[in-house]
Amino acid sequence: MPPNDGGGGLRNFFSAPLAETDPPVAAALADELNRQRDTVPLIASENLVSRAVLDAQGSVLTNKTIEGYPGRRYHSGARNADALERLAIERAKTLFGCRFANVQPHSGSQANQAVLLLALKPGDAILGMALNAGGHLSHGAPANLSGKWFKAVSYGVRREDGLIDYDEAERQAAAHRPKLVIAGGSSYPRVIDFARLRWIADSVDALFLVDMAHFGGLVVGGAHPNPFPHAHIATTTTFKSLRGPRGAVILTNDEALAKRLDSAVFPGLQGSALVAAIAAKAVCFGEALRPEFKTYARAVLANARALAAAFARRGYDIVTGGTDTPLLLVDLRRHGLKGNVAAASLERAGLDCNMNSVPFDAEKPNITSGLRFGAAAGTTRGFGTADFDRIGDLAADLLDGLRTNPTEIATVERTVAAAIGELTRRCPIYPG
Ligand code: DSN
Repeated sequence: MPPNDGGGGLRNFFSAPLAETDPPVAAALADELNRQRDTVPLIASENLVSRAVLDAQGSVLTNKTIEGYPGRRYHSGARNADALERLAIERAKTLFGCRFANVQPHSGSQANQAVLLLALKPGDAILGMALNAGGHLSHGAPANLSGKWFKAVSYGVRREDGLIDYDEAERQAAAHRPKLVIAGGSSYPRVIDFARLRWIADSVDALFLVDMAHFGGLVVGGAHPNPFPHAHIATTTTFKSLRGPRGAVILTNDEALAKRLDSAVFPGLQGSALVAAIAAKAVCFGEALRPEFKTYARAVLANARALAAAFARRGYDIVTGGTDTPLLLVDLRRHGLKGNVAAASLERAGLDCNMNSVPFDAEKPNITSGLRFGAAAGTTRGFGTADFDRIGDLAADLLDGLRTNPTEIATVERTVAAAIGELTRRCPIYPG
């Protein structure tokens, strides 16, 4: 028998459970499991993955170093890594109906950075949706690399209806002649006119990137328009509505772009791919290829709309008046509430969401006048439209309480927490 001591005298290095070897870490994991079990998950950038995805992600594949692409690796022992990456690529292409996929990006931001690296030189212009209008940090926000190293110009939304101001995008493109036009974002709840933005990109010979991080799962489930054939390149994270591990994919139909994208990801931006994450992406894509995923995707959309309707019924403003995606944005300005205070109260009652700037928000990003909600994780948990209607009512009870009687909010939070407990116990997660 080998010593089984990790080469340094540690007892049962290959077999001792975490609870024995590192109790503080094990305690935090156990507490996190309980927290997730007892919470209604409404953070738009989260979901609950299957046991199968967890198994792939938490596997011995974490030991493997690979650089390069299947069949062209720089390290030996890549037999299973190659098979898994090929499988993930094939499944991603089938899911999104496109010809090429890179499944190595560690995150959505790195997927977008790979596109920047491919398309631009430092100082070149990019045109994306402004962060405070619903865009994403990696689309040219001043604090992000994309805004610091490139000349980032932006388009926003219209004051009257919160919808993308395509005329402004066209004017900005004509004035700055960007090399890359980006669609998508973190808190824009409506279908984007991909054809119009592609036309704008074509008018200045720019590449057109669609970042579908939030609605990618709805695209593969047939509940949202596909950015192809309009996009030259599309990126999506894998952990939001797509319901997989942390990470992202890059997709295209253009062979020449695909080759340059591969080089931009490795060696341009990343070193070794995360093989365990690629295996978990393959599992997630396999799940998304099943017919049941279409049912889930339709339910995500119906649930997001039910939640928006519940807030509206209770007198709260929904940016754009509704949603075509898994997310919705509640504008608290008319009620004089702050997003940070409201999110903290919801969390104490067992509702997880995030404070979020609303378009034309006068508050700082760490205060905000809005709350962003997502329906994907709650749908995975098993909640239907009646549950989301109830969840909206419970959240509105808290907002009403903060508005009318903030000193007594703890009483409302206890009442709402009891109702949340009934919901979460009815739809349990991760048994055992
Ligand atoms: N972009 C962040 C969000 O939407 O919450 C993280 O994915």
